Amino acid sequence: MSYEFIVVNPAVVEYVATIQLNRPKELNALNLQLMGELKSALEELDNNDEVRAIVIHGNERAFAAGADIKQMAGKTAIDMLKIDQFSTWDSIRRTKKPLIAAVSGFALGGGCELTMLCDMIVASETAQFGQPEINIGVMPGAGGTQRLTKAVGKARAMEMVLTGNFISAEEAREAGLINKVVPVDLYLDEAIKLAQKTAEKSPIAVQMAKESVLKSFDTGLQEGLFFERKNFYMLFATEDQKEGMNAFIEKRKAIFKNK
Ligand code: DAK
Repeated sequence: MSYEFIVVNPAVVEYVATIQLNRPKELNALNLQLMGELKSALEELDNNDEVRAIVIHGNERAFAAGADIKQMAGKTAIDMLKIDQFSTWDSIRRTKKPLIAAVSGFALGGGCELTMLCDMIVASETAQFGQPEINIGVMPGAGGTQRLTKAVGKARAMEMVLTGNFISAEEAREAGLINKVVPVDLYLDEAIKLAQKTAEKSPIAVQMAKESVLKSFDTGLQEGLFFERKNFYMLFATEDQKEGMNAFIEKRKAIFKNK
């Protein structure tokens, strides 16, 4: 499939795909077409057995400066309701394979929310995270009041959401929003390395583990533990579990077959 606003590389290294957000002049503002393309590309990569982890990145100046304000400015509430962007964002959230955001420069508004839909975030020292919707008379609409608060706590989330203040990569790391901060020339490589590391594992185990961690956002402890246990038992039905445990006992590297 060919896309206008994203660039997809299904095999940047073995088992790892990259998707670049590619509207550089607009700081990768997320217009509806770009989001639709991202959704389609993720669905395609999720169904591709040669892909086990996906890195989403922008360029050095911006991961994404938010949803496209020019596209939204004239819309009515009913227009927004009918566009139903949630189905696109929800579909991205349902990606089974690990998603890693590689962030340099601005990750603002919907851009910050998109990084939070990913499972891990690697940032360059120049990255800035923010929810500046309040500056333009609205508020976060794709998870910024919920996922951000869960990640960084009430004090920081309130400040970001109510004042529009940005936080630096280092502050984001300290707050637990992101995994790693590296020099700007390394952020994409580091994200790919992290993707490779998870791509070496049993894909079924990775999928079940991702699903279980995400469950903790939606449920209470007992229900979450029950869900975790079911997934744990289920993995004993896989060849990868036998291979992983036998390889440990035989002191060799496991070869996982995704079976
Ligand atoms: N939308 C459209 N264009 C944008 C943009 C954006 N979000 N951000 C930047 N641009 C454009 C600028 O208009 C400019 O275009 P030209 O004027 O050259 O044509 C170009 O990118 C370069 O930007 P600047 O000239 O402004 O560059 P600076 O370095 O001076 O400033 C900046 C960089 C990032 C501080 C500034 O551009 C800025 O404040 N941008 C807006 C940031 C923002 O407010 N983001 C939040 C947008 S609201 C939902 C899903 C998602 C959302 C809501 C609901 N549902 C599922 C329902 C999300 C909402 C949002 O993200």
